[in-house]
Amino acid sequence: MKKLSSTPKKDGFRMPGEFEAHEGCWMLWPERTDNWRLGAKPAQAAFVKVAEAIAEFEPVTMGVSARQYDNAVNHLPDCVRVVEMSNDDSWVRDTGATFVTNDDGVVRGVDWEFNAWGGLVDGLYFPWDQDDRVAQKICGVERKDFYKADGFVLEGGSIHVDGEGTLYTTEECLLSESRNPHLSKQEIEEKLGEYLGIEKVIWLKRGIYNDETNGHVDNIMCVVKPGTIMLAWTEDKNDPQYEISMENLKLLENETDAKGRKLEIIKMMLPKPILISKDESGGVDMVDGTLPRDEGDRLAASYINFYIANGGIVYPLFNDPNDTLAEETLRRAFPDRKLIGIEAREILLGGGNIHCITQQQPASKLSGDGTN
Ligand code: KQY
Repeated sequence: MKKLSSTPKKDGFRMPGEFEAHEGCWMLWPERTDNWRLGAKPAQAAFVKVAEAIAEFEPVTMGVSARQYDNAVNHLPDCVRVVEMSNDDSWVRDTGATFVTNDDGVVRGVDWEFNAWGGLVDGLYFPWDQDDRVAQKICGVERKDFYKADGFVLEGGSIHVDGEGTLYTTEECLLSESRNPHLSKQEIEEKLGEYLGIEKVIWLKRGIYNDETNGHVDNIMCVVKPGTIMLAWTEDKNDPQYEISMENLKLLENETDAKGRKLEIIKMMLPKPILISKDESGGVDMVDGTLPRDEGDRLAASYINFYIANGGIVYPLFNDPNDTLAEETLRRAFPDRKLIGIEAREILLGGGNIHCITQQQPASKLSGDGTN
């Protein structure tokens, strides 16, 4: 496994859509008590359910710190591979490698710079040095050569691609002063083109209301298939989310993707606003420098934050009347995939959801030297 000095685009690699075939899925075990309540035990139980569900469709690997190794092994089913891996928290969508493939089915990793969603400007914790090493470690375990996007800050949850040249992101995140303030919008597009084989970037404005990631795109929209996207929606005009979703809808209705297609947009209703309860807030350690979990704060709940597995969809449930509607919407959008809903409030309390705690590794074909 070696660090490559070229770029994916120069070498003929592109990031495939999540809906394309996977080799497997990576996750990281939650444990930090200043983010997860009650010693992270309820979150760990939810992560086990997500891992079990995904393992119905594809192999799952869980990265776990040395401290938690035995506990994770004892809670996870045998089919989940457990690998010791230091980390600062469990958001492998953002800290793991973004994988790219070429026409021969060779898979390589991209290792972005990670700064805990905003570094010293508005990052969520300090330090984040172990998180920043996760992508390279995953590539090592998987024997994948990798590209290092030195000096370019990016989280996997801030992008979605259609695998055919289009990337979707939000201005709120990628143009934030806490990511790459030294780069212009055009220079950021060029980086995305070089590292992901992208020809066109579609910029949404803002993500889900009060999303602590500076509006990651993976919480507000996703790509169902090239030309079809799903957008988080509310009909409640008094909700600040209404204006955000409406702004993005108008923008997307007037866009075409890299292949010149007009976009089909499926609306996914949001659950009712979900607030942190007193008990939930009280169960989280209060540590200076870490985002506090205050009673009454609104969480960035969205059904869009689901994982597309081989033949399946693993999606969040919020014990909300719209859980059923979410299932119906997903069934219409993905008629050939089995749907598994997971009670996800404990994941949401940590600031993200199922998509944020998973990272797909695309399917590969063995290359001549056996390292693909
Ligand atoms: O949404 C994500 N991709 C990550 C959420 C991170 C929250 C950290 N507390």
